Amino acid sequence: MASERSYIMIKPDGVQRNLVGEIIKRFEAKGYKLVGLKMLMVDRGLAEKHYADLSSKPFFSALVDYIISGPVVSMVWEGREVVKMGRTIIGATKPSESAPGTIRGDFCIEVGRNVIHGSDSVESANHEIGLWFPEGVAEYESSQKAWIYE
Ligand code: 3AN
Repeated sequence: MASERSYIMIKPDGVQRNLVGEIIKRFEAKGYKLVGLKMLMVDRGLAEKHYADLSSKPFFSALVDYIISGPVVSMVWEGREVVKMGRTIIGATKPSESAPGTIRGDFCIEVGRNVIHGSDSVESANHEIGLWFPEGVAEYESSQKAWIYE
């Protein structure tokens, strides 16, 4: 019932701007369960695989350079409709279109520095989790479950 998972990544600008705690707080407070968490420097190959569907875009090489420019925080969050709700919490791709109250709406002004990534479908979430967490994630029963779900 609550097993959907999304791949959420705080990009290098979010890490440099000390937004890690703020972002984790928003997902935790909503009721989502953290099952994967690590900080890493991304190599070019992984960044290119992650953004493969954008490879024909004019901003592709700048995007890859940005993602590998400093450490990212890679996460897997679990819970009901976390993919769709994660996108709502994050806000629209363009900061000028993301509503106040969303992460991008509150913390950024530039599409090429938009702080955070979130999977856009359950299918791409499963693909991205496999790509970023080949070692697997933490499988555990949360004691909060009974207080979050009916
Ligand atoms: P989202 O991250 O909201 O799923 P995508 O998948 O369309 O959006 O874009 C992936 C990333 O590519 C964005 N988060 C942003 O960093 C970058 N990007 C998207 N559109 C542009 C653009 N017009 N110029 C520069 N970077 C862009």
